[in-house]
Amino acid sequence: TGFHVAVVGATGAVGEQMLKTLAERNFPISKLTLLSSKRSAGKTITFKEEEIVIQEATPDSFEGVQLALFSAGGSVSKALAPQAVKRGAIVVDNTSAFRMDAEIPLVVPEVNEADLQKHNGIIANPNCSTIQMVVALEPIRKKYGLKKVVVSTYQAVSGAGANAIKEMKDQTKAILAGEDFTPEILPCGSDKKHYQIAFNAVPQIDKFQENGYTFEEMKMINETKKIMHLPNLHVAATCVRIPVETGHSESVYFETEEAGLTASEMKAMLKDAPGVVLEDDINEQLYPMATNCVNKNDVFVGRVRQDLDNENGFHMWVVSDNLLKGAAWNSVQISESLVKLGLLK
Ligand code: 11C
Repeated sequence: TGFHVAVVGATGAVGEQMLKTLAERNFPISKLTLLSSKRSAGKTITFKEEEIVIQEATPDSFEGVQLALFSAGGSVSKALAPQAVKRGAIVVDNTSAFRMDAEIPLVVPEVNEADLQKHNGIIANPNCSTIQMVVALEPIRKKYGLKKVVVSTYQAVSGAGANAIKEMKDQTKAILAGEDFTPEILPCGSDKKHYQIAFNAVPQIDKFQENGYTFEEMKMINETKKIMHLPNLHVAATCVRIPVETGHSESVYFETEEAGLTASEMKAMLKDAPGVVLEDDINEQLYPMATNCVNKNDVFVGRVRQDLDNENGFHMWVVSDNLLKGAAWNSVQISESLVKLGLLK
């Protein structure tokens, strides 16, 4: 018993975590179809002791598929997600292809699970840096109201894919060995110039938009408003790539509607919030760090403190595994919600 599930982009950094998460969660699967580009077709992947041959993704690959998890880039999703829906599948899409489409729910189960009810076949999984931030902000919005958010990110290279991880490691080795190297991927594969990521901090993730923000920054801004149903929320973002393999970190400043709250009240509330693990004890030097969050599904929050000048203002540090809650786990969690709500048939 279970569902016929397809994973598109099975060999990528996220695809790999997707399969691991499906297995760990024991998601009900009767048949698993693994799809990829022509380049990886023919390779095999072992899933729960079964060897599965990867096939090239074509429209007909989705015949009989009930749930398709896409993570192979926006152009693949644009071309094939509608084809999968046409053949009866529900698509959970991990790319930016459909996120801002008004007809398509953009879902983080801890925040807006109910939006799944309105789906028309495709459900969008938000950007990794957005997901972890809204999980931490939602309980605050619910209890105290939210007026303004200013975030600066410290993002891991795995967000840019397996090749970017390799580039960071190769560069690090080259620099330590005193050898020459040529940056080829980061900060953004499709942009004109490439810069060193090893031993560096690069204030560009994805391409620049006409308004001076990068696309990653605009994703954080627009997706946050959509997921939280707060079109008028003030949001600003600065997204920075740092030489960490996995685990995005964020410094988040926010202002609540309600005044007069204390940091201890904020912490007490975050401690019980769904999907959040509060790690905040400065006497014990306890705060979230990327290295401790890898391979975990939760969003870790610490360094919660009140602003010194604005009594409605607070600061916090938010860390999560960008490949798990930021991608694979959120997609599988959406799939579990679809089953729970009786939407996957
Ligand atoms: C990064 N946030 O860390 C990006 C990766 O829109 O799903 C995720 C891109 C996306 O580079």
